[in-house]
Amino acid sequence: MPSKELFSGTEPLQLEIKDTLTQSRARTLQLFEGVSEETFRLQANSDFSPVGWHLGHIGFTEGLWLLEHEAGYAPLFPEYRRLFAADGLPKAERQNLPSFAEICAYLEQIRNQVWDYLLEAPLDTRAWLWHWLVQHESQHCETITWVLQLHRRQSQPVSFVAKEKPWPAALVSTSKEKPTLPDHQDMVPIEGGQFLLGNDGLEALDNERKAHWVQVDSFWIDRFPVTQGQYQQFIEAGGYRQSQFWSDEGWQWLQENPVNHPTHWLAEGGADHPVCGVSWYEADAYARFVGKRLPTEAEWEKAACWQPRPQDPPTKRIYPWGNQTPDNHHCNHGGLHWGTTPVHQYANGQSAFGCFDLLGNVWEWTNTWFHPFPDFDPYPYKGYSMVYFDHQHRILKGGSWATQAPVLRGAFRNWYEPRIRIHFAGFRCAYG
Ligand code: AVJ
Ligand code: FE
Repeated sequence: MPSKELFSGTEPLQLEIKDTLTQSRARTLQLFEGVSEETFRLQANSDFSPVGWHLGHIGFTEGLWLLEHEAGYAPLFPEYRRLFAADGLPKAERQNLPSFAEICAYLEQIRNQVWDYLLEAPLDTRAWLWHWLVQHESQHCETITWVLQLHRRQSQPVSFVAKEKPWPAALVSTSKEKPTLPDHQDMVPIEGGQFLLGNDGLEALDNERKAHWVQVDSFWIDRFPVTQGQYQQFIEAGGYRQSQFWSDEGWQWLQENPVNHPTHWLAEGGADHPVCGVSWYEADAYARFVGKRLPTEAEWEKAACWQPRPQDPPTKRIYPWGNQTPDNHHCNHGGLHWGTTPVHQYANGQSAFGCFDLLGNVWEWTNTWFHPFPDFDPYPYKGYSMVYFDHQHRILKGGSWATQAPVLRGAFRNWYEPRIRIHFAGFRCAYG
């Protein structure tokens, strides 16, 4: 906590915001410990910017929305706009960066003005913007973590030897009918009915609003995310070489991107860890392989947040375990273990239906395209969510081991193109 004397005259909410922003920045800078100037500006993958760009963009975004748009201050370092604005330079041209020390100094100057503005900011009506900024920084921190992991992968490739076995003919389904569910053991049934999808809280991002009732028919959902051990059976059965498990688009993607295992893979002791670093196409193919399917967004959120009994009427919780802020007893998040954990490790994080690991560990692909909820109202800018309502992005839920607490909640919606596979994404399957 900052010293109270420094802020005599401020309201508690201002102190809380200051504290939250300060903690968030400390976590951000921690990610850069031991990162060389070379790695700082190197683009590891054409879909993602160098980590140094993300750091500058975090500061730029804070200055743009709080200082320029809200406070009406003149921009600090106008020459950084083109470099650090999301709609500035193409990703491939973001490698010509100031040094780490220069970007840190830039961030600090912005912060100093932010502290001035905080004393006069209209928090009664605009608190949501401060929530948005903290979540913006958190999300970029996760991307920074992906890119850093990718740099590490490139210097130490995953040692993965696929031991393909003869193709088990029994698994090839020629019938057009739904196959019978092979194994109910690790699935939980969820009774159909109305469910309140979305989130109207102060922290809700534009795409989470408005909360609205949807009908969700009865279905089954995996108690755990799909593990490496389970996924290995798909690999060993030649799943990556058998077109019958893939959607047409997925098979096409695979021909152009001939991969044969997830991006991240724990070679030793990883059987109970979730699959991490698969595209939507791979998740979808595995689900077909076991005679299941990916859950819809509403099914996933219902499994995570619905409290059917003994509550009457049923209630929606913010987190699978209730409304208590996430801590290290609930789930693997915030880089605590710097990697995945076994899917059964966090019994305290179970949902009312007994599902594990819905938050943290790995993001989970759903079958739903990113789309607006009723009465969608874009903020703070149209480009935040709206430009992605294009039927090219699938919704991911739940957060990963790298996701920070401010963006960890059942209603949070993430989205990526189905081909993206370098992030910490896994999945669980549904049936029915
Ligand atoms: C919601 C994680 C896909 O990082 O591209 C950050 C979040 N938007 N700055 C992204 C975001 C603007 C976004 N994702
Ligand atoms: Fe951003």
